[in-house]
Amino acid sequence: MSFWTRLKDGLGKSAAKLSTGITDLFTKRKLDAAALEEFEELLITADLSPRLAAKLTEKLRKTRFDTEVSDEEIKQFLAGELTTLLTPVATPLRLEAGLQIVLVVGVNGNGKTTSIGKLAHYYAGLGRSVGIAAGDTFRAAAVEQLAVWATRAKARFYPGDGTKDAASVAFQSAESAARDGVDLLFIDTAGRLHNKEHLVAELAKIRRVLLKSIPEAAIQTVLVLDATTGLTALSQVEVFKDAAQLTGLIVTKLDGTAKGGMVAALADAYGLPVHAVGVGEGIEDLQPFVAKDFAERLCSIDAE
Ligand SMILES: Nc1nc2c(ncn2[C@@H]2O[C@H](COP(=O)(O)OP(=O)(O)O)[C@@H](O)[C@H]2O)c(=O)[nH]1
Ligand SMILES: [Mg+2]
Repeated sequence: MSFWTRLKDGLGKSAAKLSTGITDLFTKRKLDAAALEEFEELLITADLSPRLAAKLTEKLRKTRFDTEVSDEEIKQFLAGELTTLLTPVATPLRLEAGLQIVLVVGVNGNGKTTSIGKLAHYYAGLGRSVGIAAGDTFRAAAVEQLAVWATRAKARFYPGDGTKDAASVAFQSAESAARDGVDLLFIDTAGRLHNKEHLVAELAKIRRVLLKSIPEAAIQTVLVLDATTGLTALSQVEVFKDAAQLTGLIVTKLDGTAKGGMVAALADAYGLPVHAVGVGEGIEDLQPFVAKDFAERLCSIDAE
């Protein structure tokens, strides 16, 4: 199955919600105040945030108020606006010369470990030397789960020395990776959100020890978010934005959720790069984020 097909299937539920909604609203209808209000509500139900929904509705009002509109025109309008919004955030991970470290953070269950496995596989496939470090020292099975992914992705694996100290695992793995000539080192972390102070302190400590041997510019911190949580993900960004210097996002589980619109809400609220999106549990089910494809799929426009 091609990525396009997976994304198309994956966003199917989100797209169905928006496009049936639009068709119900705008089959040859005058764009009056009531229609605009219903449009705005529809966007909110599709997990575009109230703020983004208001902006898009205002734009539509300005350009088309009191004219006859069709559902196709509305879908084209929306896809165009979302493409414009998403294009600047659709950027891959930075890959410069020398060791690049990617600290992967996020709430437990969001898909950190799985995404690391998929990313490692992706970059190894591009001929990069990839390493994976087991910085989630709290979950008993975390190290083994990561080891399995490293083997599948043909990545070097840095399990740490069995201590519970994530910062020392991070430090040791960075030193080993530099020695091994690794281009890209992914460091898994624990995501115990119930203890925010602890989380903030731990992530800060990991950064601090990494900075002893690695320049600031070579460290990226990527937050993994679960699309099925919809707008709740925005509050997770708030927490981790304070805890870590976030440089980008990965959004997982876009398959089988009707909440794909949350990616647009995220872009509108934070403008953080979206490096990749997850559309399944398999090793190939994580791919670069392509703004236009995503926007058009979300609005059920066939661009093939
Ligand atoms: N359907 C689907 N499941 C995913 C995706 N990404 C991760 N998962 C699943 O989510 C669960 C938690 O993932 P895991 O990587 O262990 O999360 P972590 O606790 O953040 O490390 C696992 O069962 C994964 O297979 C995705 O893009 N789509
Ligand atoms: Mg994990």
